[in-house]
Amino acid sequence: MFPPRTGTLEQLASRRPRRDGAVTIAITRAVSPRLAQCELTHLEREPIDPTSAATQHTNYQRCLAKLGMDVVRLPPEPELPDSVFVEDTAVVLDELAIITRPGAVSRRPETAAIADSLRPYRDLTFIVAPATVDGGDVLTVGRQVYVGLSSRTSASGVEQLQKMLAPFGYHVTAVTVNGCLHLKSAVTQVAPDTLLINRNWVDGGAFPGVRLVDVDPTEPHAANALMIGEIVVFPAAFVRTQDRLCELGVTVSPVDVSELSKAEGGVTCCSLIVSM
Ligand code: CIR
Repeated sequence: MFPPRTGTLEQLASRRPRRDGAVTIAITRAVSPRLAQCELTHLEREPIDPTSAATQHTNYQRCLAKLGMDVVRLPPEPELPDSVFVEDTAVVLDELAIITRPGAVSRRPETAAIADSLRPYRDLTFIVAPATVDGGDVLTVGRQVYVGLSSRTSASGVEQLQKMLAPFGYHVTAVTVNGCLHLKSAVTQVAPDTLLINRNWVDGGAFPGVRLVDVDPTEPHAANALMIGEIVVFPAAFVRTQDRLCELGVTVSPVDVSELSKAEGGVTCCSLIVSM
């Protein structure tokens, strides 16, 4: 389906020595047929069509492949409703990968297969109980790591991240999140010096020295964008915020994630990006 840029995990892992930025891997996992039984925090439950969600997910994978990524499709986990949202299970940095302990108990079984998938590419370290961390709460901008204090990520989770990352020169800062699921529901990076933000859910003052672009007020869920190099993968539904990004000179690649968004998923949460 993605001929030139997709391979099995083993084929792609054989490229491990190329740590020159020439290959970027996107780890993904198929939509579970039980997606409608997903965890929810701030949205009302509504019917979700797993077939439509799967089509959107396939198009999302195609989009990543078109942007030059090697898309690794992990075997499905049909019994784990939220398993398509792989972002929450790990934090991948250049030097290591941290396997999280997701805040939702139902999501903890997702991490084992993700650890196996990342082992070929990175040294692994693990968040341990009682701390919890969801990858969706971790926003890395250079050596600065912002971690959302949310219903999923605990203060002790932030402390574990601080201890793990200090030796590598990362500065970890806790940021309070209100009104949404994760930090990256409220703020993501869209250009080297620019964050896209919904200030109703996170305080802009938490990001000193960074240019902030507000989502359009009619599109509160539009702050979740996935920056891949100089391109921003962005939910097609949020046309007003997309216009704001285009006015700033950001190149946007729109994808329809409307069905996945009923499960509180967005464009960052469906992949783990591994630079090689
Ligand atoms: C959950 O509540 O965990 C899932 N239904 C949605 C997770 C979305 N993850 C993300 O945005 N990083």
